Amino acid sequence: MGITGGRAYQSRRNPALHSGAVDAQPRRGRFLTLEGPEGAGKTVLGQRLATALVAAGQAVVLTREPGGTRLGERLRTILLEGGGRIDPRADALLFNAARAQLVGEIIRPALAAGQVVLCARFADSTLAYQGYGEGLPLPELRTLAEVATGGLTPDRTFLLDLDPEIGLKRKGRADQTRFEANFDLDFHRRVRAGFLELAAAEPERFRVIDASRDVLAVFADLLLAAKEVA
Ligand code: ATM
Repeated sequence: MGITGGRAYQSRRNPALHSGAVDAQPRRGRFLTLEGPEGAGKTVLGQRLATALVAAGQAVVLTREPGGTRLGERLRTILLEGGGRIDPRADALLFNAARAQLVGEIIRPALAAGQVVLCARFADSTLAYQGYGEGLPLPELRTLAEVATGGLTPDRTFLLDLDPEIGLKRKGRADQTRFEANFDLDFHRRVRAGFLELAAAEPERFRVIDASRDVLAVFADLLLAAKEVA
């Protein structure tokens, strides 16, 4: 079962309102992202984390990029299907178009309602894939993301770090996307190195988790890291 765009998990949490007039605004929700290569387990781990947070009383919206909205899922099909080269700049623009729609339609409203948003991939993926991988300048990509998101950045990003050789082997040939079919191992190595560089540059936002291990061990670390913020 894949992640459903913008699926709202049921909440048992009371609105975070305090008595008295000072804090009458509901608390802004938490924006958490999962990043990493193919085969790192983002889908399964995202679903497990969402379930655990719901069980702990949080209202959780689990979503993904590209996708999560009707427009985003249509763009996802175009972006991931094989056959033909997409210019890196077109790639960057289309991923950001899907992102703009997701932020406006799903993420900002959920955060405003005090919910936890858990998103598989976000703007760091564009820096890693179109920047470090495809060679587009990072400052341009950061500006593009700023336009697409209105400056929204995750409160915490969990980088599921994995050797791409292992990740690509974990994925069956049948689920191969354009990124496995058209890009070689060196590309995926640059992407991994890029993610690690982004994480090193922002240690307060990123938590790097070794995703080469058994899924239960990875999940245990992910849950601990998520509980620091959610
Ligand atoms: P998932 O299958 O993990 O959802 O990712 C789709 C692909 O889109 C992924 N491919 N690989 N490997 C990475 C790629 N991608 C980008 O290149 N740029 C982006 O901004 C995003 C969000 C994804």
